[in-house]
Amino acid sequence: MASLNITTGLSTSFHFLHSLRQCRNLQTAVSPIVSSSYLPTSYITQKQIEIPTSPEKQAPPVQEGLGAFQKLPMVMPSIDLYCSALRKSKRVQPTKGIANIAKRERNRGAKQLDAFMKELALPLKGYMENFPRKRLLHPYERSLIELTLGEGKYEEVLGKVDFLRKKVLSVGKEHASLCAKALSKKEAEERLSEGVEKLELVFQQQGRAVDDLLSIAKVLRAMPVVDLEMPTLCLVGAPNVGKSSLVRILSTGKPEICNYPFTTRGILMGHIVLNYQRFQVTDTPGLLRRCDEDRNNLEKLTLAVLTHLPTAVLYVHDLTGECGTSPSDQFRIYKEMKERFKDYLWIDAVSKCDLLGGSPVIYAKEDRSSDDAEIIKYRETGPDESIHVSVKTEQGLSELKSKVKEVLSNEMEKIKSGDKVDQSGEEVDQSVGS
Ligand SMILES: Nc1nc2c(ncn2[C@@H]2O[C@H](COP(=O)(O)OP(=O)(O)OP(=O)(O)O)[C@@H](O)[C@H]2O)c(=O)[nH]1
Ligand SMILES: [Mg+2]
Repeated sequence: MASLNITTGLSTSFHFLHSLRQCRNLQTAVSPIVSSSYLPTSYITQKQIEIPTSPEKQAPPVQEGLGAFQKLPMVMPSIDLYCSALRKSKRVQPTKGIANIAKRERNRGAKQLDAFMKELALPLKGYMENFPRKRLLHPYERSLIELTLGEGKYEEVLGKVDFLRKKVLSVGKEHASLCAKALSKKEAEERLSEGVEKLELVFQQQGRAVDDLLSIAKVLRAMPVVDLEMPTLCLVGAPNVGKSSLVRILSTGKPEICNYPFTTRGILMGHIVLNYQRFQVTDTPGLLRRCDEDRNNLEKLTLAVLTHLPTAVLYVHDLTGECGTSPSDQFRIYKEMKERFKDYLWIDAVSKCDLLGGSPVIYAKEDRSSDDAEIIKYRETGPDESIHVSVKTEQGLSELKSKVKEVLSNEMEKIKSGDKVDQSGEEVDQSVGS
């Protein structure tokens, strides 16, 4: 699976060093970097930082359905985090009343190193606590993470951020303690600058994880938001059969174009308002006739929507020979989907019927030796009870709209009755997200 390139411009050591030099020159200036948009560090107490965070051991925060991506914390670029921490630590004064110069210097050095370490580690701890564990997410969001970032990438980056946090703590503590034991003013100063250099090295080598996390957060936050409590009509079918054209017809207002990060084309998401009740209508990328392992991310997205979201299906069939997938291939994809999602409320529509003549379209390359009566009938009229529509002549559209209304009202009842077991066999627990 192609994974998204999540490295950012600040991720190389060279860049880090260059920016670091600039940061040193600015050390005494008042920092505009730590603004309220970044995760504040001040709320995390001294006690919290002493307890190492283990993502797997900690009691996980409860996820409520979908929407976890919109709640992700803002992540500070690693260089900003480093410079801000350094600046703050430089302002730390020795404890008042120490007359002995050596003692005062080692007190100042140890306190500054301690502050530097904490200012670096606290935001990292905040990220570890506020980026949800993947296993606690709703299965739909889990699928999106895998499709978008590549399998295992999310956990890998979080693991690296936690490793960086632990490294900062151990190096910081070690050097603060060395500084506290210095015998002279000169030695205390040397220990302080050694400690700062060591922490700088740690960040130079491993700060890239923070920049990767920043990119991940940006990607995830940009994902389209779906409301689990609102019934959705999902348009499914082979590519080019007329799904998007029908979404436009069915939507109230202008449908929104949603770009999942791995799609090259936008996906239409709209709303239908029926009897003052709002419903979602979503387009999905076309499905081809192939097994799941060979499916691309667009097709996997379609399956994720169907598997994990409470949707009714409007399956679109194109029997005109225009769309590029033969009717018999469409029939086989359809049979498979119908079987897989057999409990779903379902509407079949045969599209582009303005182009359909009296006789069925026969593809020259189609092997018809194994055709049975069902497929022969499908080529002529589509599935039983399908509604024949055309967006060009508007044929069948009002019938389709009333069927959609009926099905979505029924879907609403299904949601209200708490019937939320998804087709992957996972119990979709709205409070814990499985
Ligand atoms: N003649 C005719 N053409 C149609 C009709 N509906 C859609 N088309 C055309 O069919 C083509 C594909 O329509 P889309 O709505 O983009 O199909 P799609 O299923 O969303 O395609 P993908 O997103 O690529 O899977 C476009 O050129 C439409 O203009 C129709 O009712 N009649
Ligand atoms: Mg489309």
